[in-house]
Amino acid sequence: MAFELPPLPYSYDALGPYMSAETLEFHHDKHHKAYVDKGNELIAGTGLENLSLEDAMVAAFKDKTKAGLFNQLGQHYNHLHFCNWMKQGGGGAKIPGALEAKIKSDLDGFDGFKKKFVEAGMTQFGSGWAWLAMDNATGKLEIMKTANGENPVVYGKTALLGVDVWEHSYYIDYRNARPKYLEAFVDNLINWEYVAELHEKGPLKIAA
Ligand code: MN3
Repeated sequence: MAFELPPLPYSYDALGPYMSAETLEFHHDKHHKAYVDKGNELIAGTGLENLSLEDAMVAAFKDKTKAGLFNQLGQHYNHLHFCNWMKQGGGGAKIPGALEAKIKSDLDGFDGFKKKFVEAGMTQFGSGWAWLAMDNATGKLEIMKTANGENPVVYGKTALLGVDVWEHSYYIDYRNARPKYLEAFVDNLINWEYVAELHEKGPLKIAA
């Protein structure tokens, strides 16, 4: 079963002025597409072809001979969610009730979340992601950062929200000002309803 690139859930210009149509077009049509195409090419003949994306991604992460495949599958997973983690008119502290209570108890509320999340994105040296993740054993929320295509899932956690800090995600709109991009993401783009949906689903189960 080949991996596929779904269309963006909104128009290219839906996230302006915080993320331009040019950024979204390149990010979705070029970068994400390349991860899908390369992932399909590299997974052929590995024995992982019939697994779910999540299971194949974790299996490839654990097998260091499959690092090239992992990079593509990790980035496919991350980008599938990334476009849904944003919406027009999103961001800010308008968080659905149950998730808001959890953010209050585990991260000192929206302000605590924002401070730690932006800081994680700023201090991820080079390419990678900053995350709001849930520990699968305790259900506790935490802020993480990972390099390149890695994500909380490969560390036994559930990804609730992630922001792409590869330069391709912000350089057209913000040049080198990564902090401004992160602030705009938190204040104007986060689709909290989708984050709450993932939180309600609970821990992501991996077969391996
Ligand atoms: Mn990207």
